[in-house]
Amino acid sequence: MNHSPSEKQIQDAYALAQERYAGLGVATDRAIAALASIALSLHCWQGDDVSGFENRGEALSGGIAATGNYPGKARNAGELRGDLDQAYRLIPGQHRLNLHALYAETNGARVERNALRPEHFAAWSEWAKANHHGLDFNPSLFSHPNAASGFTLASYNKDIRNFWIEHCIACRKIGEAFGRALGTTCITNIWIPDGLKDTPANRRTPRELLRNSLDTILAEKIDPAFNLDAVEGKLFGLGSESYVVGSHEFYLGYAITNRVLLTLDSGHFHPTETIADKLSAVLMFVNEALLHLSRGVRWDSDHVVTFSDDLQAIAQELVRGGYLDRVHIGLDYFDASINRIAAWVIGARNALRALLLALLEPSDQLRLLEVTGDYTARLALLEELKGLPFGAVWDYYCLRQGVPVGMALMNEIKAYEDRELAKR
Ligand code: RNT
Ligand code: ZN
Repeated sequence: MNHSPSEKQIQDAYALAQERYAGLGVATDRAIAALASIALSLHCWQGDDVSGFENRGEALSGGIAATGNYPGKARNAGELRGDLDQAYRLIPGQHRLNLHALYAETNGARVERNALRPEHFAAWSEWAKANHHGLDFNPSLFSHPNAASGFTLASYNKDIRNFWIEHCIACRKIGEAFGRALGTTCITNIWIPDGLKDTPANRRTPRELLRNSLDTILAEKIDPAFNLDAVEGKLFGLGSESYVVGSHEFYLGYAITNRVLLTLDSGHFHPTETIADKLSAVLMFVNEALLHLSRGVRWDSDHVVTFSDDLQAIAQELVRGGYLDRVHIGLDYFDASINRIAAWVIGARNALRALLLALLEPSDQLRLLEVTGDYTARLALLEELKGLPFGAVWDYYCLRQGVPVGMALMNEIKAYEDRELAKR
């Protein structure tokens, strides 16, 4: 058993931390209140290795891969919702769910993706409503015979293109229905796998086809109070190492021109490239953005989010730039080699911890040092901040939110594993 500190220990440590931060002009209770108002969008697909419930025997495709065979993966929507309930119980705050179209519930009927309708997600919507989760949505343009060529919206084949256009249109309407039912805007994010393993002879035409497909998908205006559209680019995938049609530049241009959201996935750039610096640049020209927090490791863009420098830099940019109301924060990774609920919870808690650390910065003081050109003191203060007792503030926040503090988290994960996952 992992022991968590006593309530008194947590409160005493918090009182000391509060004083310490107050000495720098930082109000810890304000940081905590700000953190509590941030909703992360948890990705449903961590719970079953991006399998979905279509049961057509399709392997995961599209240049993404979930490796590992940790027992207990969710086999149906009921199990997945149960696992999500457990994950949310361990994450402080109130959070959203990011759903993929391949998680439709069709009662055993074979419903093609271009024929999906809100009723196929009724159980998700009811569950979200009952548990106060907003919903976000994604068309699924992979793991399907019509994606077998590696091309979807940018396919040279008109029938294939049309099938996926219809799918994306259907998904926007489902997003709209979610927004209407739940009273919170759904972000529907389009990501496609289209690309080539080896050097293309023609990079231009697929991009033109993709632009035309997107134009058709987005032609119908939907009330932005219910649904907002986002587009997600990528540098390369497995089997699309030499060319990805929907690259970052492609979608940055598309998002600006067409006033849709730009999605930045932190695993979708060159290994040494971080998205932190991109935020203040792209947000000059796009109104809102969606983040897919992830962690790239060598060829994989989807490892569990850790408390890395990269993550901290992203959180700092969101807070320092005042972007929290314009940037929607989602998670996107899939690890099948560890307890899947722990993967959700560890990544989500890390994202929140990074945001808390950023919210605890003495931002006025840092800015003043910068404008006055005192870069020495700026460096000294930034380094000093890394050693301040922010962990005590985090523990106190967890206590107040009624979620486990520290490694006690693992007691709950283990108990759920024994009680529930072991039976699968
Ligand atoms: C893939 C993209 C995309 C997917 C999900 C499943 O590289 O990051 O967001 O991970 O749609
Ligand atoms: Zn992503």
